[in-house]
Amino acid sequence: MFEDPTRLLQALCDGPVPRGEVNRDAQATLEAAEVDLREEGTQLHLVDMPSYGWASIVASLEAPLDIEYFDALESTNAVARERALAGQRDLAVVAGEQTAGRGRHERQWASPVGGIWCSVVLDPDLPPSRRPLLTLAAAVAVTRVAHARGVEAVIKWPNDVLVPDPDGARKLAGILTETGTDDGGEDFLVLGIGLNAALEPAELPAGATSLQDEAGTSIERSAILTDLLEEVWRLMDSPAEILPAWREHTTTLGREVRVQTGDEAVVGRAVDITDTGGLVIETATDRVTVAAGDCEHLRPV
Ligand code: BT5
Repeated sequence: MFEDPTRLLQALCDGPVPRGEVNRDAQATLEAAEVDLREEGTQLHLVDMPSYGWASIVASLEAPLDIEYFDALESTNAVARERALAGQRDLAVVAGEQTAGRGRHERQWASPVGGIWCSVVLDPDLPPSRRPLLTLAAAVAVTRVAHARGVEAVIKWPNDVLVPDPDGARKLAGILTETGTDDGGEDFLVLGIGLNAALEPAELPAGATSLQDEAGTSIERSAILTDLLEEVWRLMDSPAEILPAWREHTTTLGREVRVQTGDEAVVGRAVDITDTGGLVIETATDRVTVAAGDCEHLRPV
């Protein structure tokens, strides 16, 4: 008996399912997610489903994450935070578009239909000092997904994903991490990932680019998102893999940078990353480690 809508959907993707094995509530959940089903004799058939939404995501996702999908939200991070405070974990909140997407320091994040806007609620299974690594993991995951589509993305510390360009670099994705403690005293981590997927440059702010534009082909958001979530999940499980992968993909190390942290700016050569994700900078007079900040590469990526 298929009582779990996700399992029912996955079975229907492989072929018709005997109606006698279908729980009515599970069927109703699929119909509410606009999955088009047809009852024929003793069989239930899958006819169609929206190309991007809860159904298309859970149909192929191979990571143990629950999915909540909304056509439009102010910010997936805000909803993810509410869920986290209520004790939920291992959940991805996904929106077709965001009406008030946020960057760091309350900057605006343009989030029209066509992008991947998603926030993953996780149990930060590392000591607090090492949790910044989990943010780096999200940048690694995005970069790997871009590479798999032939887009040579790179990471700028801490977690901007850019596509190099002789005139500078264009921003493909950004990550906004939030942490907190729920009502039961358990810590949580919200990894907010914004990836410009199936978007035209004209739909994005100046200096931004999209997977579709860089790859020169049309982009299927569901497949990208499921690859991304699976990659995030894998890296969470193997934190030792995160820093080596981040080093491999970053263009910040070895470069002259200016890092703004609050009112202070540190200018020098970025020489290393610590095992807690801090950037080590050699200035004219000193060696300084910055834990967080806005980093500018003083010469193009
Ligand atoms: C970031 O901030 O790069 C983090 C962005 C995180 C967005 C995700 S989407 C899902 C989740 N829900 C949310 O509400 N947020 C997260 P920051 O480093 O502060 O960069 C922000 C700057 O990037 C802006 O000031 C613009 O210059 C630029 N920008 C805005 N929208 C962009 C876009 N779609 N693509 C590239 N650049 C953009």
